[in-house]
Amino acid sequence: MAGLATAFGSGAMTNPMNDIADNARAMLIIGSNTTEQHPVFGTKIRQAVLKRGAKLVVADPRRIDITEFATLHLRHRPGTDIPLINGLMYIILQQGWEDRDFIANRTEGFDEMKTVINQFPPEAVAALTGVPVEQLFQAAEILATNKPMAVMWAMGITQHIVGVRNVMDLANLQMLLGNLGVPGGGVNPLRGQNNVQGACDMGALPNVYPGYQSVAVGAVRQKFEIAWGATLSEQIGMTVTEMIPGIENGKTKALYILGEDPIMSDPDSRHIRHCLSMCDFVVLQEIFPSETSQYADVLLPGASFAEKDGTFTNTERRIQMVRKAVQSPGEARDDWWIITELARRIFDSGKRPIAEAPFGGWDYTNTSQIMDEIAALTPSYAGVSHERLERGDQLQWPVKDRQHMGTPVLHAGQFTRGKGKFMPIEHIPPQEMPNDEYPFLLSTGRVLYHWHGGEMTRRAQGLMEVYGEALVEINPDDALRLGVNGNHTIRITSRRGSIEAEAWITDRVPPGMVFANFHFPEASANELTIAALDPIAKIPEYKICAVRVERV
Ligand SMILES: Nc1nc2c(c(=O)[nH]1)N[C@H]1C(S)=C(S)[C@@H](COP(=O)(O)OP(=O)(O)OC[C@H]3O[C@@H](n4cnc5c(=O)[nH]c(N)nc54)[C@H](O)[C@@H]3O)O[C@H]1N2
Ligand SMILES: Nc1nc2c(c(=O)[nH]1)N[C@H]1C(S)=C(S)[C@@H](COP(=O)(O)OP(=O)(O)OC[C@H]3O[C@@H](n4cnc5c(=O)[nH]c(N)nc54)[C@H](O)[C@@H]3O)O[C@H]1N2
Ligand SMILES: [Mo]
Repeated sequence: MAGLATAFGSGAMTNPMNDIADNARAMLIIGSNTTEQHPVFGTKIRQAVLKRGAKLVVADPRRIDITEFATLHLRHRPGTDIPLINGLMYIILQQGWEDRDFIANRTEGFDEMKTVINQFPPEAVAALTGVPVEQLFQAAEILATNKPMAVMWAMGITQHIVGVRNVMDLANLQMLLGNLGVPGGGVNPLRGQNNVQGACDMGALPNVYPGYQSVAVGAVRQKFEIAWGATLSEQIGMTVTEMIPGIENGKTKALYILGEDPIMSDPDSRHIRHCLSMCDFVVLQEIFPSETSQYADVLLPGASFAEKDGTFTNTERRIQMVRKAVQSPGEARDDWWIITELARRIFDSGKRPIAEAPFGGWDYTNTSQIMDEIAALTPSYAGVSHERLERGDQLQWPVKDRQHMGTPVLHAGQFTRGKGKFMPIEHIPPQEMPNDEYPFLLSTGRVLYHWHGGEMTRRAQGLMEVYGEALVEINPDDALRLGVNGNHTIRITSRRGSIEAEAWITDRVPPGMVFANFHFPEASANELTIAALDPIAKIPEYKICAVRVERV
């Protein structure tokens, strides 16, 4: 699920993990199950709380494990992050805790934003979010009076129709408090996949070339046309959440799927199955046969992370060497090699780029050459090479040239666009809310022991012994009412589908909410989820839909 552009350009942590763990005096974790989903950073945050008394506020509808270490847990209703954040800013302004120098010197648009903030007094916010007024005051005080304060978030913030707005509002909060461009602060999206940051950096997005260089800018396009010896389109492409539904209306005729399992991971699985079965031609490049492979006309065997060389760029913009540790089985090949062979064959069938183009040949023999091309064409990676990484240089982009040591903290002194812009953010409720027929709110996500569609983790015997089937979290009050005490099987039904799974009776979820994962095909949450998209990022609202729950 591709990167989310923020008010500052690309989505990446502005501050390194160790910097936050060492220097933040307060932290806000909002919509991130950090100890289960980012366990390394989760451990560092726990230590910061325990060893040096850093203050931690967690804003999450569920009582996730990290709340045990929180100074304060705000248990707001799902989908009410905007009222919550605006409400905190209301109190900060009322108490005069804002950073007036930062606002005056580094930002614009403050007055417009303030007009919206004025509509979020504590009593109104408490009514919308379910968070008591006293807790709102406590949270505002902890976050505003302990500087620097770092904000961390993940999918609990972005997987909503207001995903982009949520992110912008967190940026508002950090500008209001002057916590940008300083050690121990920042806006910090915790990216999920090992190399999702790198994939976005390399232009695996519909609107940009590598390094977030816009396809709509003529000079940028020209640079790549000369380098690649090709004619490039100025049109913005489609996101994955548009490509697959696009099969139905003929906008998509063929799919080349590389390392994704849309039958498991896209919302509304029944619709996805329907679309894939209608598609003229599907190529799937995978390391295992997956739930999606039965829809593929051609399977291309890729090599796993342990079987190849190259780099991954992590959530704190750190470019890291990956080295081949084991031989690939059978006919598996490096993903880059397969792509190169495909590209060559396409060009040989009539469209070979002009010979003098410096990078037009598709003739790489190793990943170091690919990194040299990246460096030549991508300003933020200009100083990166395998040689430097092998030598042990610790590089976080932007790395401006071969001498530059990288940029651990972004936005020191200046933002990319000059002044940081406050955005007035109003509340929009989720697309589908519970009603009489579907009285429960379903939220979805992950567990510690499994990875997404589970193609890799369901093959690990040790993990299956610990967590061998889908469990759905349900509150004890609801379980009692439905007569499912004693870990019964429950049926969960939405307007799109139905699953049966074992109930995990726990006050991790509040009454009226259930939480399901998408790790097991026989009971995947995505049979139920709704394909409602954020209008800008096109990310689905995986975190909220309405369901009925019954005892089986
Ligand atoms: N073990 C394991 N680790 C993983 C992954 C995995 O599959 N397994 N996947 C990786 C990937 S790609 C990603 S993107 C990350 C995801 O990492 P996370 O985003 O931390 O994981 P999620 O389970 O999606 O849940 C996020 C949190 O959002 C909360 N939440 C739900 N609705 C709301 C809301 O409306 N507001 C707020 N504030 N919070 C809400 C949930 O209760 C949950 O605690 O994890 C990465 N790490
Ligand atoms: N309901 C619900 N759905 C969600 C989410 C949610 O929170 N709730 N989260 C969403 C998010 S944030 C994400 S990131 C997606 C993840 O969704 P996907 O990207 O579809 O899931 P993965 O299981 O990470 O990876 C897909 C496949 O890649 C293969 N693979 C692994 N390594 C390699 C490799 O090196 N080369 C090749 N060619 N293949 C490889 C694996 O075998 C796996 O089957 O799910 C999304 N779906
Ligand atoms: Mo993700």
